[in-house]
This record gives sequence, structure tokens and C-alpha cells, in this order.
Amino acid sequence: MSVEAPIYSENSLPVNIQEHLRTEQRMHPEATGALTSILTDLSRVAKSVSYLVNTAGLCDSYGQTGRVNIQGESVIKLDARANEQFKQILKSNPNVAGYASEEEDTFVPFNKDNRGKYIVWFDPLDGSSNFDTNVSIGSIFSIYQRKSPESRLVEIDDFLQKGEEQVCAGYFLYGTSTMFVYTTGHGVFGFTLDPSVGEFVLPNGYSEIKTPEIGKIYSVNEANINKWDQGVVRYINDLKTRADNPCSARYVGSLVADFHRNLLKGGVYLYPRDSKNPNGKLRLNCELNPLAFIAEQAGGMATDGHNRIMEIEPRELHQRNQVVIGSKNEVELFEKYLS
Ligand code: P6P
Repeated sequence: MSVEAPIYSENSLPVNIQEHLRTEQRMHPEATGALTSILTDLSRVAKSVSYLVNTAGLCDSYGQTGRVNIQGESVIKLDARANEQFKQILKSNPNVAGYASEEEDTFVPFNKDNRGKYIVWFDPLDGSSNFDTNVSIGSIFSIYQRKSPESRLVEIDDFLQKGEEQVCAGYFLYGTSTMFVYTTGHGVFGFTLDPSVGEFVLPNGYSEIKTPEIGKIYSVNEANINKWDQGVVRYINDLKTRADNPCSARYVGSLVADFHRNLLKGGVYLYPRDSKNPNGKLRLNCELNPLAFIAEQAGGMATDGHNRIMEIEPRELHQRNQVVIGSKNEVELFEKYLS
């Protein structure tokens, strides 16, 4: 049976990413088009990564590179390839002055005549350890205006800004379909890749994504329960056993997949600190801040149990943090259990 192209209404095609960004630009006169060009470039690479993820079983993308990154994680070929592709396209964009990534030991200045006013943080392929079992994985990015003068190369402080300084954040989810979700602080929008035309389109028209205030899902690796603070244990037990709206457990082990499902259906993802990860496992700059920006723009919350994630002052590039992120009601409850 042939796979039919999506059926669009006769008189109008769905909004694609370029049209959407042009409309957004018209709605915000301060926009210069620089972010539009960066997002357009990122969506182009994401299509290539999506193809590689979806055809990995047919070629040798599963292989290991034999390298271990600064996180102490073994690097598969597609990690390295996704990182290189995102880095190269940003290097070619005149608006971008530098790049930092989970896969890079330190930040990467782009030596260009006109250095550009933005820097970009990336987790190029999060959850890639799930990749060879066909589990959804994702790419996460965060865009800041540089603080250093454009006459100079970027400096480390350009990459150690609080999450509330972000001008844009988003992720690509390579799942049953490939999605692109982003915010520039004016709401959250989710695009779906239409492989029949190779474009990201807004299937539901211009609708913003809002997350339910009360969640019914919790996502955590309960194998770590004996390493958690007691307040966390009591919190999880409350979510399971509360009389009204007890939660279900859903944990893919791939942050973008778990986050995206909870964003749409309502719920929380948490990675508490434990005896093995005394500051939590997830990275503040390339994972938590971008997802916190999206969660808050969708009406949710993101904290470390005491502080709003986007107000944490980063001290180092690959800083890790405890996190609970998602529906407002369950994030506030976590803070009560830790107070
Ligand atoms: P654990 C993947 O390595 C990742 O960074 C996230 O995508 C995922 O949520 C988490 O780690 C899984 O960690 O310790 O539960 O296997």
C-alpha cells in the first residue's frame, strides 16, 4: 500500500516554519531576522539528522567512535556527526559568534570577520544510548545574545548566562514523527516534519502549546530510590498514592521524549541528585535551561527544588543540576517536600 501524502485542505497548505517565522517577525517589530535565519538553518540540519536516525539500522551509524566525551559518556558515531553538522551550519551563519555543546570540552569561537551577536548551546543528540533500540531521541538548543563586544572573539562568560537571558530555546524530537518545538518568549510552537515535502509544518494551524497545570505522569528512574533524599522518596510516594489524580509512571530514559509527552499530557520529569550524581545528572546549560524556558512559556515550571532553574547562575560550562520540570501543581508540590 503506498504511503499517501498528508491530505491538506484544497485551498490552503499548512503553515511551514518559514511562513511562521515571517509572521512572528511581523508581530514583533524588534525582530531583525537573525533568529529566523538561525532557526531556519537548525531545522535544515535536523532534517538531515532525522534521516540519519531513521536509516541508522541500514548503515553503520550505531557504531561507537571509541571516544569518551567530557561527560564521561562513550560517543556514538551519530553523536559526533550531529554535533559536527549543527556546529558547521552555525559557523556559516553570520549571526552566530560561537558554539558550546555537551560533546565539546569547551566553547568554540567562530573566527569570522563580522562575529555575530548570538551564541548557541547544544545537546546535539540527547538519549543517544537508546538509539540502537529504536527509542525516540532528541536535539536540544538554547540561544543567547553574546555579552562580549562583537569586535572580539566570544569569551566564556558569553556561555555562562542565566537561563532567563535566553532569547530562544527549542528541541527536535526524532520519534514516530520528527518534531520541532521552540519558543522565543512569545509562546511555544510545535512543528511536524512532513517527509513528503521535507518541510516542518504546523499541523494544527497557529496553535500554541500549553501544558496542563495538574499532571498525571511522573518520569524518574526509580532504580535510584535508595540514593535519594528522603523528601524526594516521600514526594514520589505522594504522586503514586494521592486520592485525587494519582500519577502513572512513564520513563523512556530519553529526556526529550519524556519531556515532550509530559508537556502535551501534563506531568513532571525529575532527575534528583543522588549519591552517584551529587548535583543531579542533567546539564544546566544545554538541557535544563532550554527545556525550562519552554516549560515556563507553556505555563509549567522548572526548579531544582529550591530555585527556579532559569535563575541559577552557571559557574561552569558543563554544570549539572537537580531538576523537576513540568506541570505547575506537581513542581510546587516537590518544593514543599524539599522545604
Ligand atoms: P538514567 C540520557 O543519557 C539522559 O541524559 C537523558 O536523556 C535521560 O533522561 C537520562 O539521561 C537517563 O538517565 O540514569 O535514568 O539512565
